[in-house]
Amino acid sequence: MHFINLDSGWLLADYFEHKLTPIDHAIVSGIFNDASSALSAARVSAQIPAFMQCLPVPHQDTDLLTGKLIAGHISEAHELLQQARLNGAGYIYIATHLLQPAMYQIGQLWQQTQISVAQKHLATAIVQNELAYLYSLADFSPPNGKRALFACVEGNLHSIGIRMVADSFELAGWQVQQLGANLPITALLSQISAWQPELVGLSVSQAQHLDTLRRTIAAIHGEFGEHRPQIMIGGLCTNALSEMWRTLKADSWSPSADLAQIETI
Ligand code: B12
Repeated sequence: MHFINLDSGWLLADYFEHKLTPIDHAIVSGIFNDASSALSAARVSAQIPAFMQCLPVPHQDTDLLTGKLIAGHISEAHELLQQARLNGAGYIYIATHLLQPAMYQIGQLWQQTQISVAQKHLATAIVQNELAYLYSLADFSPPNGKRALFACVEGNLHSIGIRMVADSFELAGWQVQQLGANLPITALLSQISAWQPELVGLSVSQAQHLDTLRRTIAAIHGEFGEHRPQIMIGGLCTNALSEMWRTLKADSWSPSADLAQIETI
């Protein structure tokens, strides 16, 4: 698997793939990704990085939405999403094909210092409000009697993606608890013990979170043994490492909320 776009960069990535353990390789690859993005930022703005290629295809109005989010044009962003709804798009489609790619664009613009930290936070807040609004209008399937618990691993503050994944399970009839960002391992174990979910979904965004993810999964195995819940992982950095879940001893992985629940049935 190649992680960087520089002309001869893949040679370096291959070299490390064979020299390092999978987790160390993932961390090094994350650093390569950062370096690659930073180097190409000056000459590339609209190019889609390799790690985004397994993700939902952006809706045609994504650029427009990104502009409205950055500018803080709340009602115009809302109107654009409303229009998508009126055209038949549901919660998960809007979340993954409009809001998610808009947030990815915002991440790139922030990294290229084309927008401020304040604009990134403003966009995040608007997206969270819109998700709550869209959720309130969503159609729920009848209960299927199964429970799923979701959280970001300790240290990961990126909570929008896991919220979308949790919502996709809830809309499909699962009973869901979504514990958001930065959940300590001990708190996760206690909640699994108290609530006994069939499935636990864990989210990581940066390669730096992978070691915590590995420790979290090991703790679940250690605490619950063969009575443990199924473990599903996902999040931005796992999308460059599609086989990582096997190495980490998870049971499954999915690149996005529109696929996660379908793949779990
Ligand atoms: C908003 C944002 C923040 C906010 C988050 C607020 C919040 N409440 O979530 C704040 C300001 C806290 C933040 C902080 C930081 N951020 Co930030 N952030 C972002 C940004 C712009 C959007 C994140 C987002 O919401 N994406 C949209 C969601 C929907 O996408 P997603 O998370 O990938 O989720 C989907 C899939 O991955 C999958 N999925 C996710 N989880 C799971 C779990 C399971 C079980 C499954 C099956 C699937 C799944 O399904 C989801 C829905 O389809 C991203 C850019 C980006 N590309 O994402 C940067 C980004 C992730 N951040 C970045 C960085 C560097 C940071 C900071 C280090 C910045 C700093 N110096 O402080 C800190 C680190 C904080 C930490 N310890 O985690 C970098 C990471 C670069 C890298 N290669 O590691 C990014 C990529 C920005 C960039 N350069 O483009 N950030």
